[in-house]
Amino acid sequence: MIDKQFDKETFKKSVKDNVKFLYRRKLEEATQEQLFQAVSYTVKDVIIDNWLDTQNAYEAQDPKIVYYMSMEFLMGRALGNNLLNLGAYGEVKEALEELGIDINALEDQEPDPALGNGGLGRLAACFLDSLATLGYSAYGCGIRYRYGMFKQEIRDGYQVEVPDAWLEEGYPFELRRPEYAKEVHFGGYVRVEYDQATGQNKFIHEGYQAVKAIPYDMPIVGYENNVVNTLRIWDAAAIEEFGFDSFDKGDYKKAVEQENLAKDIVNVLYPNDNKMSGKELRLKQQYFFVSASIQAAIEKYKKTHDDIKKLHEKVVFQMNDTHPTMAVAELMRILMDQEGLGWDDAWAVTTKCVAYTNHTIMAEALEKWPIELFSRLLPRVYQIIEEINRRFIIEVQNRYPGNYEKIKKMAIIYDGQVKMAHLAIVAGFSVNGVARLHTEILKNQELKDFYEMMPEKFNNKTNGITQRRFLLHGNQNLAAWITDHIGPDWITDLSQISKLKVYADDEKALQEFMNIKFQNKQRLAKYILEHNGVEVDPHSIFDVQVKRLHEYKRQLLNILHVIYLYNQIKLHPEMEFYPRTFIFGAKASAAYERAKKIIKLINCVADVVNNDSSINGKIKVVFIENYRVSNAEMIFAAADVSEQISTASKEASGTGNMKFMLNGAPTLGTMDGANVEIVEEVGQENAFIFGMSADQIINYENHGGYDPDFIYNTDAEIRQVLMQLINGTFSSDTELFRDIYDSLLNTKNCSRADQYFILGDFRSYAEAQKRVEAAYKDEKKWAKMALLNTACSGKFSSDRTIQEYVDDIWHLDKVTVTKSS
Ligand code: 26W
Repeated sequence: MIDKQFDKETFKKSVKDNVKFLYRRKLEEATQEQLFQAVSYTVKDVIIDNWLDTQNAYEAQDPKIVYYMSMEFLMGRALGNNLLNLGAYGEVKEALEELGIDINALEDQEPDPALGNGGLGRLAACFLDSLATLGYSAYGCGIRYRYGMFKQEIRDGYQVEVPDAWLEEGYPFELRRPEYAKEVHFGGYVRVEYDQATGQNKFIHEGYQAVKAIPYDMPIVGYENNVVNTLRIWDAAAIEEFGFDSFDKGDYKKAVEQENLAKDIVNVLYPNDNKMSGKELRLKQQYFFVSASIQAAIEKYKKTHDDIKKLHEKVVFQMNDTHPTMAVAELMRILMDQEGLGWDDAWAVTTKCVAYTNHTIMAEALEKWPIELFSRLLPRVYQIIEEINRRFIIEVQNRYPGNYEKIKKMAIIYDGQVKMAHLAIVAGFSVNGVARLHTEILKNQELKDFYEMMPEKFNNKTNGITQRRFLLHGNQNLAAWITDHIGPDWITDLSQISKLKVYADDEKALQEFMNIKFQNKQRLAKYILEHNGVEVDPHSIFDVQVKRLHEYKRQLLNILHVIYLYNQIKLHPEMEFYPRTFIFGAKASAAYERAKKIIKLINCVADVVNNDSSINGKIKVVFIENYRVSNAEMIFAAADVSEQISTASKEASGTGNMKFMLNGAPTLGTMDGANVEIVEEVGQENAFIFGMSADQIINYENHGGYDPDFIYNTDAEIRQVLMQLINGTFSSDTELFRDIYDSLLNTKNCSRADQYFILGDFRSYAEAQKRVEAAYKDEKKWAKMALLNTACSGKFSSDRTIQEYVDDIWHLDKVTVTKSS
């Protein structure tokens, strides 16, 4: 589809006009930033036509809508992606060239909208892409944080967090929609009033503080299908006229308070990945966007439907983890207090409208809020949760008479806390995990009691990723090569990529495939030289671990193994060793001290290893600063080896693993999360699997018996590596890495020695790394393995995942959009 508005001449004229209108400049005088804005506005113009057409089609066909409720949307840059999905990238690239503008430089001008931490936020972004591409009516609902994920700078080897002011220059792809503003209420109290007419109690919320929620819409462009869906993120503002209570007129202090409350709510994304912070502000953020989104959804429904009891026929709310779980109580509140339904009717509707996805089993991530805080901030919502809990406990008692253990384990409110996961499960009609293994662990371990009581709710939806961003855009050479060989259908149907399998023994094809990988490695090497000042050899094995920094993801295992290899090379200089570049990229949560220390350790090891001329450059270690969606696209394309080495049972799914596979990098990993399914697709022989199984780990956790000290005492090479953490090898300050050392052993400072089984899996990991080296040395064997990884990645498209959500949970109707002009 080549739209006529992307006729080159029209496009060029429009860019020139925009530069003139926006900046009073001629094209030649414009800065790169101004060019980026001007081009983006031109593109947005075209998008808006499709957006309107989509809205018209939806109005005519009245499809069921999914509202994907998420605290995080890790979108990444929009310009290039939008052009590709519009089918206009090629034309626009040429048009820009004719104007003397390099499209890559222009794309680099865009700030990376990073309204998310990691896996969960990026998954939400991939889902929106797939929903639009498949033609389903969907809204993303979230928060317009003024500061997204912090920028990471590395100073003296330490992570330093720098604010990400992504909105500073104005973001061209968003649209402010003040006409859809909503009010959200915090604090106050609930007054009960008996209503003579109905014979019912009325619950009146008074004395609250109000905040205005103003939506900003971002277009989500489907792939060459004219569909444009909406990501709706909410900004907060004070209610202008202090008019909600005439008493407040002119109350300056109150006005300032409102202003501050509003500013605070949307100020910043919490940079926690897998750790509950328990902060009041976080709870406010949750309720703020949940309330505004649900109000908007109901208002939209009521415009064209009059029976609120049939809401579930047209509306479904998917809760991305427990963060938006008060949606349950908020929907109940609106249905009862505003729409006038009784409890039973409201409950019947609510429990057909909400569904819950679990993304982690890490205990510290489970959201539990103190009653005191919850009830003070959200008195009416809390009241409703109390009632849900009361009724649920009766059900549990009926089902398990006299079994008080069950109540203790399953109650929504217990020990002075509101347990959000329990609320989500009790109210949701669907509970899903994000990879087969993860769902099994939920059913058999974490949520066992709930599974036993309501097995019909539980289902699995293995995650996926969008091949359009992570191959078509991120690896344009490989994308073109694939299309040359099997046609373009893989772009919207990734199962087609299996057609590449016929080239697995075709020497010419393998050569071309690896040449493209080499070019991508050169591109990354250039980036590393420019950003890190480290020279790396693109002929070396690019062994990559990029993801959030967390102990369970075991970046520590990786770097300890690097130290071990370094020792080996020093001890046996004659030993055969294939040059290897270990590439890391990771942000640590700002308050996670040990994670930040691990970053420092990686950089200290890099300093020593990279500058030791006696090892002849056989090992290089690189820590890429500020890992984010935009450089991720380049990193996946350039990787030879994909490190997916989490402690088995801890990584719910992983999605980076799928991006590496798609780009032809075999997995070096544990049988964890979606790795299990990756191996199933590509075959044991095309992956490097090591380590204890989830069952073994869980068994140790439940029954004890794991002893890292025994390994330390009996394995001299491992002991040497650990000693080097505290003997000055990597830092003259011998105390610097003491905490890391202590965390691995039964020292007086450590309660759970080596919680993540690093020593337990070390030998197995080292042995798998040897297999990697041997395989890589055999060029043909490696090429085949790499190509087969790409060819077998079909299952891991988010298009497949979304279709499963649609078929099993959401039951949406497919819509076609035709262009009006
Ligand atoms: C309340 C603090 C908090 C913040 C974020 C708790 C939990 C989270 C997320 C659930 C963490 C997360 O991103 N989980 C990841 O979700 C991905 C998408 O399903 C999975 O692929 C990853 O395995 C999982 O770690």
